[in-house]
Amino acid sequence: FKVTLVSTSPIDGQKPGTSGLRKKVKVFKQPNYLENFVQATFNALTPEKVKGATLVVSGDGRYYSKDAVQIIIKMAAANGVRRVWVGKNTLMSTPAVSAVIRERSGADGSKATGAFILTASHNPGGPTEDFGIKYNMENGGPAPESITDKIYENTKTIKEYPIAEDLPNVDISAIGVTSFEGPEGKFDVEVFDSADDYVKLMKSIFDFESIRKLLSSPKFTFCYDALHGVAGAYAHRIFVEELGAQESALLNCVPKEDFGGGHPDPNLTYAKELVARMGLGKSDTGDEPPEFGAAADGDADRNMILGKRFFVTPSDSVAIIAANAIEAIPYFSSGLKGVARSMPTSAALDVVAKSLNLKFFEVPTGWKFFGNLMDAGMCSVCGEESFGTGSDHIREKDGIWAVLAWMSILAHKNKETIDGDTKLVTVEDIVRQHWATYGRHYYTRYDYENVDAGKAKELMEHLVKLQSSIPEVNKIVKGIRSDVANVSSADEFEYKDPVDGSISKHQGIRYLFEDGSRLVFRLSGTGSEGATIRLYIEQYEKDASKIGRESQEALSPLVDIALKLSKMEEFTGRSAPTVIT
Ligand code: VG1
Ligand code: CO
Repeated sequence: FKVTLVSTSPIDGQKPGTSGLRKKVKVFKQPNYLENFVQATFNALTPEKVKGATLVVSGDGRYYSKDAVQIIIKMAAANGVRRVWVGKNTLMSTPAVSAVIRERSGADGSKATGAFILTASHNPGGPTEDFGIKYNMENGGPAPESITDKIYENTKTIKEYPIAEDLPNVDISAIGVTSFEGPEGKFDVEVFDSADDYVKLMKSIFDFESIRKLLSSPKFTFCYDALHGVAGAYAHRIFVEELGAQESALLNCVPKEDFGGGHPDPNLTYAKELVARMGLGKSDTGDEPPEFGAAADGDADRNMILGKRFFVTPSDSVAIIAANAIEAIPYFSSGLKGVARSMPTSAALDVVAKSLNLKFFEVPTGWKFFGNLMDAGMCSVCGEESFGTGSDHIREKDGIWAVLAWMSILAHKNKETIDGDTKLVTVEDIVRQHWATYGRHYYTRYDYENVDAGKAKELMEHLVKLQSSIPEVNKIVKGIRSDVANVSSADEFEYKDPVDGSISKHQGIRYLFEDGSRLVFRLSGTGSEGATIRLYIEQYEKDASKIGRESQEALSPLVDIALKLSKMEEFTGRSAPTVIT
């Protein structure tokens, strides 16, 4: 192939957000839009990560992935990359990409040093919906802010990019290696099935035999909903072939370019079919629900965990996994190096860390901050309130891992009950037992999607301004409800990375109450239109007689305060949030 130098000019708005660049497909299809971003990324890397390097390019298979992968292959070839590894049909979950970077060796011993992940995660897909791209580093984790800042700077000055225009499109539906000869030597594209590497990794972490035994018991029933995301490419292999689940346990497990027209976000609002099957919500089907249910998002790094007619909050989930990991999961049998959560995630994990005497970290939203801690051997298990849970087996959150972690805990707790005639210890039993031991963190998140960006900014500025006088804040709070604790402090969350000393400012506005309750306000960094305001509300209850309340009811005084303090309706014109999780 030949290399052509194409001249281009900067395009506005290519700043990577919480997890890469996400825009409508029609934006990505503009001339040079994808190319500029890819070249800006190549130019942000050190030369040895490009010239002669091995790169992974794949994603959740959403609409436009097949075109994008061919463009990136041609640009990689022209930039002197030696090899590109592609998942069959461009499919590779975000956790599988992380695993492939860390674990996989090519036939000639080659190792990947980075990846372009093609996904907009939980955002809908299709010609009128979202596409996205992000770069992951040699450790398998998302590029840190120092790199994403550099990428953004490069997009503002880009003048040209090289591309191998005459390179034929590679057949990405067929496994195998295609070799080309370029001006700087050989260039290979290898298509493979990443499920092999991923399954191998999962088997090295969990006791598959004990999970298999659990799944084979008539007492235990299970359902997994991939919401037509890429998790479907792994679910059959792991749950059915390896662990012996019934085929009928899998819902929406065929990956689709448009996620079947749905919103591939595993929460009580969007995972409708699963929610109905689990006997939750209004749409109860009347059949006896399974004992355990779970769902994934588009790129399979998120998870929702459900019991029979029971929802597990993600903040509780990570705390429960941490509390049981050493006993229930072989990978952790020698102990946990530490645990971490993102700032808006509830403090349920903090209580476990304290009680088990574990190192604990609170980081800004987004998985990239956990990676440094893990690389330094300071953190084993971490999670976010946004249905993200994971461990240091890779450097991304991992939806299927979380399901296997819960199955391991269930298998462990049911060692005695599985064969005998005693009752199964259920998901709900495990959660209620956890609350009884550690106390309960009532938790909810309100999302206001696609709000006018200017108004959202004004609301945030109003909340920051209020923080200058705590007595004034308390006067307002008491005027709204007299039955809540005093606000003890308020600030904007700022994080100093304990490993590299880098500082991240303006990571969310916090109001902290004397009894441990919190209100947090943030602007989303993953949307593709307007602004999304996230409001996180949390209240800690230690009194065992008060841990069984309905969550929205328990939190209603704080919700009231949050909405009035922020003047939510005044600024946004919205009387109710788009989604409550
Ligand atoms: C959201 C979540 C955050 C998560 C991020 C990426 O970000 O709040 O916790 O890490 O999505 O998840 P934001 O900036 O919109 O709040 V994924 O599964 O979309 O890659
Ligand atoms: Co995701």
